[in-house]
Amino acid sequence: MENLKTLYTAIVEGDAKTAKAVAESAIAAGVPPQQLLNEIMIPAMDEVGRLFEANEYFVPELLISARAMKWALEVIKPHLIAGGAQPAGRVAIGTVKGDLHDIGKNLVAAMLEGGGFEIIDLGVDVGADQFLEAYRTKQVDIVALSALLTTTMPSMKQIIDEFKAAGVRDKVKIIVGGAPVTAEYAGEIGADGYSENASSAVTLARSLVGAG
Ligand code: B1M
Repeated sequence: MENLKTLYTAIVEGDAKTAKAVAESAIAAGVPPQQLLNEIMIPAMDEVGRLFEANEYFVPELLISARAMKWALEVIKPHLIAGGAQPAGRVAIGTVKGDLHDIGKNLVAAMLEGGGFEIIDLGVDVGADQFLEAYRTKQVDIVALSALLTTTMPSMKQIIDEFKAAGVRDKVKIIVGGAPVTAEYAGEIGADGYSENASSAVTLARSLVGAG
């Protein structure tokens, strides 16, 4: 457990090398990846957010902590992906226009992949045109939208509205998530579903394509 505290501190302090090394040794010692994620890594990023709100951290500190989180995530990702799931469908995922946060989106993508989905990751700052293009050219079953800022949540509505305007809204499922997003907001903007975290996104996506 002492070692796991080191992982927490390494992420909060932005020490990517230590974060990676501790994650590797924890996995080698048999610590479940979900435990590392939910009890150590996500709480560490929450602490980074708290320090930012308290004006103790600024954007550069957020960036180096995010890098440490990413390095540790790279270590645990293959272990999170359970494997063996039946192919369930194709998902185009992205963080919406104006938003550059991608850690949660990457986690959702990794878990969906583990849940049997083929992933088309459109990256960050993705607008309606790119999601529509992916839908048209890649035959996606689900469009997955992530937003971390209250100011970028309206981009989700714009994307759904563009799918309606293009006459294809009923041909594809659209799911939304991210820290400020709620089930109520998802309903208001006409999404097919909302999930609070990466694991429940898999359950939601599988149920939407009838692979539940
Ligand atoms: Co920013 N940031 N940030 N940031 N950042 C937040 C989000 C903030 C809450 C910090 C704070 O004030 N406490 C705040 C938003 C306030 C608000 O709008 N409500 C904030 C702000 C204000 C900003 C800037 C505006 C700061 C500035 O420049 N003044 C700026 C905006 C830039 C932009 O996007 N245009 C900014 C920039 C950044 C960095 C680039 C420096 C960096 C991101 C680096 C990166 O992602 N590559 C960063 C970071 C690291 C954070 C915090 C500290 C951590 C985010 C994170 O990675 N969490 C964050 C505070 C916090 O969250 N505690 C903060 C860990 C991750 C695993 O969780 O992303 O929530 P999360 O994903 C979860 C769920 O939300 C869900 O599943 C995931 C796993 O369980 N989920 C989905 C996510 N997407 C989903 C999609 C789904 C389903 C579930 O279906 C499709």
